[in-house]
Amino acid sequence: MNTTISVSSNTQQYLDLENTYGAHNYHPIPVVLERGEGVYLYDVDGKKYFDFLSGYSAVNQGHCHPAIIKTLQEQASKLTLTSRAFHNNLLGQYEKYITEYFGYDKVLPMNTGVEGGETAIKLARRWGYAVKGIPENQAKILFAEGNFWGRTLAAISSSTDPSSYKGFGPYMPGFGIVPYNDLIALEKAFADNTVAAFMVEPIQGEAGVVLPDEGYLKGVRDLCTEYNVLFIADEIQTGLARTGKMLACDHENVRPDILILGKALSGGTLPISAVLADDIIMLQIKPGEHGSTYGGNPLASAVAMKALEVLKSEKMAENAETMGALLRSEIIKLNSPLIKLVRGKGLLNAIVINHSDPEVSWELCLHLKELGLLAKPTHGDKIRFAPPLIINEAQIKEAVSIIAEALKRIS
Ligand code: PXG
Repeated sequence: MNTTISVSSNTQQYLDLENTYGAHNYHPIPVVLERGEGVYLYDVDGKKYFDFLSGYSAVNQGHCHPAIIKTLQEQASKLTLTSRAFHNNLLGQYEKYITEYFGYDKVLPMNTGVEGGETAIKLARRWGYAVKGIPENQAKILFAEGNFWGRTLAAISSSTDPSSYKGFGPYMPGFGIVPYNDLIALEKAFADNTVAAFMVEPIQGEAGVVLPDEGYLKGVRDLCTEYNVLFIADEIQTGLARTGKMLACDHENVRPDILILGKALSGGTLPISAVLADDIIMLQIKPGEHGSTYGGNPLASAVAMKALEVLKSEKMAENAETMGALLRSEIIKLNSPLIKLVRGKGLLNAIVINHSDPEVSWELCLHLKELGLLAKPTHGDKIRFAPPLIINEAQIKEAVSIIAEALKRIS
């Protein structure tokens, strides 16, 4: 593969700045964006693109959603942060709103997704000691093979991907791995009564949109109940209407014991995450034992309520369901020998590239960029197609014609 991509000198100066002064911990597509509106992004040369990544599903509601931005601006000019040393007039209102929305007794507000994961694990360990009766310092948390929940030392300690964990040891003790989508292995692991929780993504996002068999989540729920193990669902990427239901767990009508949300909880405007659970779990953490400077700030509280409200009022889950089905069927119709597989649920989708050269996915994304669609490969041969949930039928068809043209350009 030898696609050479030329960028304008205007674009190049931004690339040079980042390259010179920023850490090299990412390898982005060479496009410099300066504006977003709905399903579209615009670069510094004014070129327009379909956004088929949606900030890794943080921008489910579309870029700069007018109602979310209005709330953000109004609240930002009034009060942004008090810390939790004091009360603010929006936190309680937000806590009521989100707990009623998802049907849990309590919420613990944090900022990034990975902090949500850390919080869930602390809650599970504490519940393990205080409620389940696990001997001190022996609680185990199990994770699914192929999981991704962020970049902290705890998150990489549960990772099975060397590019996440290699060279960053020593690792967090008390973690175990079970194969994903394998209820027999899970039941075997649950025989150990020091297991406090199993944390799992209902669909593995970063692993390349890996869907479990139907019935897996129901099976996880039943085993967790039978063995008195907490079911922690990491819905940071799959939640908030992305897969065609408000939560991916809703596809199998299961209710996790601890639910972690992030990303689209702010519609892409701020880092806002939330951990939801009932009192028997949540009230095990006492004042002074957990928190964060920004968690539950009034700006985040106002924005999260609005971000959740528009998901429902604009029927984004329903749209994700129908547009996702259309997207997959239109891509399958292309019948491209370069596409091994199209998979996904709602608007969380990926294609798997059928080519011996692993660089082909990258090349394809460069062609897509040239043609006006932004996507990024993950794990070499997979490309995620996850546009904002407000995309319409005509836009899906136009995007698929871009994908068709890009596929033709790979020789
Ligand atoms: N859980 C899941 C399922 C995720 O996809 C996180 C937790 C962590 O969220 P934060 O907000 O801490 O990044 C994610 C993150 C990246 C990257 O560049 C992150 C994600 C997907 C792709 C790339 O770090 N998802």
